[in-house]
Amino acid sequence: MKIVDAKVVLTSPGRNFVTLKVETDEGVSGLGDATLNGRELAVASYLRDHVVPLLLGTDPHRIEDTWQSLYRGAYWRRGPVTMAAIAAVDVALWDIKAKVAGLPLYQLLGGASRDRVRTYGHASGRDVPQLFDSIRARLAEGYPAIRVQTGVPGLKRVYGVQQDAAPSGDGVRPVVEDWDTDAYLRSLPRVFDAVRQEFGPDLVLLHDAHHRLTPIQAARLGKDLEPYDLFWLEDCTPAENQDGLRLVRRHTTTPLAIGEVFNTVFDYQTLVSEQLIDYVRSAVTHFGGVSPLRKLFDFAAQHQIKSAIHGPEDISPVGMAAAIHLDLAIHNFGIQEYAGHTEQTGAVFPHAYTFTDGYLHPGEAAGIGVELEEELAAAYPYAPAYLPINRLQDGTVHDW
Ligand code: CS2
Ligand code: MG
Repeated sequence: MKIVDAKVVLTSPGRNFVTLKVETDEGVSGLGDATLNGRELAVASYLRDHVVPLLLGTDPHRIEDTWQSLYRGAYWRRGPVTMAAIAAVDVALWDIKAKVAGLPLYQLLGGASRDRVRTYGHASGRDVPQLFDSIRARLAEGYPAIRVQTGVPGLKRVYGVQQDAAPSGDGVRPVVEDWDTDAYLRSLPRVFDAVRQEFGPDLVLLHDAHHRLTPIQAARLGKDLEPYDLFWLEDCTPAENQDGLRLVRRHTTTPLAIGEVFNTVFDYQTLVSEQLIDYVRSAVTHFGGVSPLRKLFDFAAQHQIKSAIHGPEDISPVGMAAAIHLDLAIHNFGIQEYAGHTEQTGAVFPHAYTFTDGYLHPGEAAGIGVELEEELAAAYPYAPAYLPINRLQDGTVHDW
């Protein structure tokens, strides 16, 4: 079997997605997600201009050899653009291999270790009443676990909180959000106290600090949230400084989740080997694909750390499907983030995976179980869109 064509499809059914479609001389094709939110064209060019020419004529069954050739052959290693491009190739080749085998991908990863995949959904509110309504909506959809994000007194626009008014600006340049760490640290424990009063002690709750705290601030927040028994506090501090998590770990028993912006195992070296975190968050799409992510989960398992694959709306159904196959197969599964997608996205990417009463299943279709409706995809042209940036009250740029 040989690869005879590979194309990069940009589409924007509600938001931008980058998809790689690999075609073989036996008529079997495979899909991979290469979406990097805010930098999509960089990955599209990396694939079109540098990777696709190297794939033509190669054997799609040689997944590991192709992966190693793309990783080592580039000389310039790691990074979100490189690893998203390699991820798309890796997943497309696993899709082809599983289709040829006539099996759903999870069967090639060791078969099912569970019957279904537990998820968590997103609830948010500018204030507590609005937050409660959002939590109730996620509970009505069956989510067994809920991430809580809220506004911060005195701030206009905060990560993870839907706003009524459209953001100001030209709709292309990054929206500017404002931030005040002290106001956030003062208000968040009060929010979780109100949530526990309203919804009781058993509801599984998570929170994403989104990289905004120093290690000692993260330690303080982790300790202040202990009475509210969170499933995890996510991205409590920018974790390029892996050593910083030692300080956080010394002060709090609140479980920690980190890694959605990490793209190789080396980003986790200290965090995992010293058990400084409890969940690894990388997505198939950003971590180089199924092949390296399953290796990361095996490394994490040696240190009693579990998976928690990143699953916001900017991971396409292709990347989500690959994640769910891994979720079903690995032993040290923790939880799967599932923000869901728009109806238009589901129409562009018809898929076999199902979401029922808060749990996902990849389905039994051969391959990863996702198709790409190319004509419909073309009806949603790519439109430049940036992630917001964050500024402190004095105008200093801060982590978003
Ligand atoms: C967030 C993401 O889902 C999460 O945990 O951190 O929504 C993140 O903000 C986006 O994926 C960035 O593109
Ligand atoms: Mg996050």
